[in-house]
Amino acid sequence: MRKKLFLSALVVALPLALAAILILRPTQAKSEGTKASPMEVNVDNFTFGPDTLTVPANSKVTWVNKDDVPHVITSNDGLFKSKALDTDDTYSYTFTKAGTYSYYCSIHPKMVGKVVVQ
Ligand SMILES: [Cu+2]
Repeated sequence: MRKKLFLSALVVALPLALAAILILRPTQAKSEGTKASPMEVNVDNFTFGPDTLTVPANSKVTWVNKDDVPHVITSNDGLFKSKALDTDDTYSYTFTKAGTYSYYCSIHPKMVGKVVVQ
């Protein structure tokens, strides 16, 4: 009788444990994915969105050109400069040191943005 009870407890507990593992796993993978995913600046309608992006140090920032005209991401102090980005082209730069990094589009200098690294 006791053995039967133990077995039925096992039958209940085992799928529960498996379910817990299956439920917890994607959550873990998700949070890791968020951490590794790059920070994006959308270049759309001649504006950078967001125009000020705040990120922790060692963040890889990716600009994505959503416009149908080319843009060039150029840092004010010459730290980085992209090639001409066509539609859906991307440019990435990894910011290692804290500070405020201003940039503009060298084709359309009125387009300005900032990356604040904390
Ligand atoms: Cu531009």
